[in-house]
Amino acid sequence: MLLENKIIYWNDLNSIQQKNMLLRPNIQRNHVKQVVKDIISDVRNLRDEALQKYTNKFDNVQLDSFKVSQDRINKSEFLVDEEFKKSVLLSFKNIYKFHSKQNMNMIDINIQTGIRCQQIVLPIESIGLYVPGGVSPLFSTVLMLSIPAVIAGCKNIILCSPPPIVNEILYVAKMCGINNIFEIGGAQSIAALAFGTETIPKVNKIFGPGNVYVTEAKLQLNQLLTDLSIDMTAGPSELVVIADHSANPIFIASDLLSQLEHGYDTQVMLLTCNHMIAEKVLTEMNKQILNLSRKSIILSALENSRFIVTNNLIDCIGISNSYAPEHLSIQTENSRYILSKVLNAGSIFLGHWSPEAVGDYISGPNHVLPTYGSAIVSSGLSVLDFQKRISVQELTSVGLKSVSHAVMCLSMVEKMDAHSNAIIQRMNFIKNRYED
Ligand code: HSO
Ligand code: ZN
Repeated sequence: MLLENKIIYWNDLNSIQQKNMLLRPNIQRNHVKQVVKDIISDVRNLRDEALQKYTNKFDNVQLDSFKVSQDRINKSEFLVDEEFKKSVLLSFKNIYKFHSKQNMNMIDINIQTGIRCQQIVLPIESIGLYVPGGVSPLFSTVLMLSIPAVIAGCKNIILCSPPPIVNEILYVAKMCGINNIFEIGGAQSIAALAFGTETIPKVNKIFGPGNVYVTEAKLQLNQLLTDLSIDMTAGPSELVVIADHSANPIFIASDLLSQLEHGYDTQVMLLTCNHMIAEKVLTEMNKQILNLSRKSIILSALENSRFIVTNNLIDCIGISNSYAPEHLSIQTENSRYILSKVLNAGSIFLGHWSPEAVGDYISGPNHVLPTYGSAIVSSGLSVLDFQKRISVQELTSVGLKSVSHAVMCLSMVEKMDAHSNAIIQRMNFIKNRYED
């Protein structure tokens, strides 16, 4: 048994122990701070030359050009599997359908007679999308970043991913209408997007997950430049499953394992009021893990994971709310009732037939979600993140007159008589015209 003695009885713990149970794995970024700072200043000063240097050093390649040629992008269509194309099309349609409904935040109202107020929504024109490389080419992240960007109306969309970019990523990017693709990764690519180089255009917002170097670069550049922002700092993936007697331990085990394979620092948690379920889930995990290819990652991530038995379901919800998971799966009899009690979570999967893996690829909502407890205050990626809202106000002379006394009174209390003056000048103008 790989997972014996993993079960924790919540009510046997004191409050400090309970708190400790909900701690995230420590992410050490301190050691990368200086490295990233140096990369940023190099890219700022030496631009493409620095990119060549770091690509050589970290990716072990010397590229003639960072830009992926249109020809190579076009050819990707013939180099990917037909079954893959069909499946991706289904993902695309569902993700598009869900996100296209997020695009409705225009306001245009008459606040009072003669005062019209609007909120107009404009896209952030130039954005950068970062897609991690490595053993798992995350083409699904290309969909999750590109579709809301396109719906938002972003004009210049630049995609960066470490070399070599696989055909699946090129194919999906093209499908989303993205042809500005650069084969460059790591902190150096984030710096290139932030400043612009001879070959890589400058952008104003950078999106997408990445390793500690990428995340640190996003944070430092966000602080350094006022015309740059970032989506969020994506931490290790998380899944909490709340289960009662009605749950199927085979399903739960498979869900927990599916999330655990993401990385060594992934954290999963089973919260159940039924200790038989907890035991069966562990037995099942022991069985299912034998057939999985990423066993060593899963086993290491299991160290951070928790299997908690409570006295009742309400306690499970309380624990989940204070943990604020990235993904919450509710596998109980009346999952809609539990949903009504949820306060914090990035994305929720209801019932026995909604595996988290389906949300990663195909159901429709975004899979770029707040981690590390930030679901207490943040939301998953949406079309709104690719836009800015601008307010507009237009008054007629009648409208201005009707609020003039109030504005003058308020500005005088703030001792801002130049503000009052802007009203008085206009009121005098109206009076003089009337008297003429
Ligand atoms: N579960 C990940 C997304 C993902 N899974 C991509 C597979 N591919 C974070 O939400
Ligand atoms: Zn996943």
